[in-house]
Amino acid sequence: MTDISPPNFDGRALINGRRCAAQDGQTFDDRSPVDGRVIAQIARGGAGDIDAAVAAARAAFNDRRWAGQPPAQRKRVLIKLAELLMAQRDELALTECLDMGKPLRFARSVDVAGAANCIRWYGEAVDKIYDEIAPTPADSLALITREPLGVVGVIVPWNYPLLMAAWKIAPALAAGNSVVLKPSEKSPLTALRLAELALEAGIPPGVFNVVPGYGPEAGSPLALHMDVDGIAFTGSTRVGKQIHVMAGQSNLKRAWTELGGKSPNIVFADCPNLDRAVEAAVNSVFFNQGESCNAPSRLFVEESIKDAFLEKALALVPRYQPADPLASGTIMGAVVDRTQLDTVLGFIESGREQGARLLTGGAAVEPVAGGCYVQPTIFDGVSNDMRIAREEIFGPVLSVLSFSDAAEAVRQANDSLYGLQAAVWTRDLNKAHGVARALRAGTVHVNQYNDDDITVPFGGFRQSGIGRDKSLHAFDKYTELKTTWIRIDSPV
Ligand code: TXE
Repeated sequence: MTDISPPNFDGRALINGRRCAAQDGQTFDDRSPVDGRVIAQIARGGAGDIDAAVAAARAAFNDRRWAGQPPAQRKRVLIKLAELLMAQRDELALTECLDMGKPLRFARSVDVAGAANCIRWYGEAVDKIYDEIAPTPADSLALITREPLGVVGVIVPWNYPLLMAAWKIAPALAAGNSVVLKPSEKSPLTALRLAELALEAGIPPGVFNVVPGYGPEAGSPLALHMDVDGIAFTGSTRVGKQIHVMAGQSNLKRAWTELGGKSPNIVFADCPNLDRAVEAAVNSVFFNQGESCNAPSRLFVEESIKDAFLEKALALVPRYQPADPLASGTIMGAVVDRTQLDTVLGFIESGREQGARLLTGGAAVEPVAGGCYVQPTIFDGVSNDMRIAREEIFGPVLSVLSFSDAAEAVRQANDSLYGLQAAVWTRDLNKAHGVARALRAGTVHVNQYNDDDITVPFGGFRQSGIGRDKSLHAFDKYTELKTTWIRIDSPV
């Protein structure tokens, strides 16, 4: 492995502005998937720690130490936080890389830069958002204002740990809430650093707390807490459903979920540039080791161009062979842990058993001894009822299907539990618009798959979740609308 000595990680919780051990003193090992080494001891938070963090967040919200600050001041603090992230970019990228296995270069260019950009963007928004006055009769004035929810719980996954935390905490804090964040037990380190940097930037103690721990032990108490006003979750559809149940079982806290996907990528024979379509199809599904909820993992290619398409796709595969995530040229790193590696291999096995044709990959490899790596894998001859076409694999596995006309492509694409993203490639404007309209997905890409920006909402239809991250629409999740009626007895 490239010889970079890991920083000395502090895995304790951060509650009310202070680092602290779990109340019962328990910890767990944080093992790097890069080489299997234990890189930190993490506080194993439980219900008591969540109680303490929620109490701190509630006290901070009640005395308005954050929400009561002038918008221009909150803006300055959030922008300062974004600057601190960029100043610590190398350290944060290395932490993310070691904690969850993604290539260091992408941790730097995508995760840390993306998180900083997100926090800056919501910071900038704080003093530029106006409330509304309703068009009511002249003897009244109805003000429609937005108020923070209060205490927001945030639960995030391990595939983009810092970036997912930023997508939630930035609009939540910008709106004036206090936050209790529970990062994934598989990758808690950058969230803890983020909270430290937030203190340094000037976010008052108690406003942003982080309690690491396992889902059932620390996540559930947060989702069930009677004094948490909203819960924002990214993770599996299985747990997302439980989050909505727990919200309903407790205090009807607002619950927002960004869940799995099985996104269809539809390539017509008249796609404007076959090389570009192939490159996007391959790169988007293998990026981040396939551990992206929006990965276009079902590729539908029109029959007449399928052979040509696959030949070009296979020619690109060598580029994606897993390698040491710390090495500068690496494009594909390690999957997050051994459990995930076994899950991915299990899906590959199911593809074989159900009769799909393995074109490339299909096995675990060890470019770094002790690490968790899987080859980029492509299956042809997949039918939409196979497990590898229906279930989210969250690994570098592409399922290739075919179609003969637009109606068949749309029918198959929409035949899914999910509806996060989709793509259509064609030079026919009518076909592009018609198919884009018919696809049941939160985002549809036309003739590309990579365009992304903090200014656009991100989230899904159907079992891909409820609500949207990013853009000004994210404020809907972290604010309540209030109407204030004022009677005007006009003297004139
Ligand atoms: O997710 P979990 P896992 C999908 C992907 C992946 C699968 C399993 O298909 O293979 O989920 O990954 C917390 N109460 N996605 O097991 O369990 C948990 O601690 C409260 C898609 O990691 O959903 C972590 O912080 N919280 C996805 C977070 O939920 C609980 C990203 C996500 O973990 C909990 C990740 C409970 N009972 C996985 N149980 C995406 N949409 O991008 C777990 N958690």
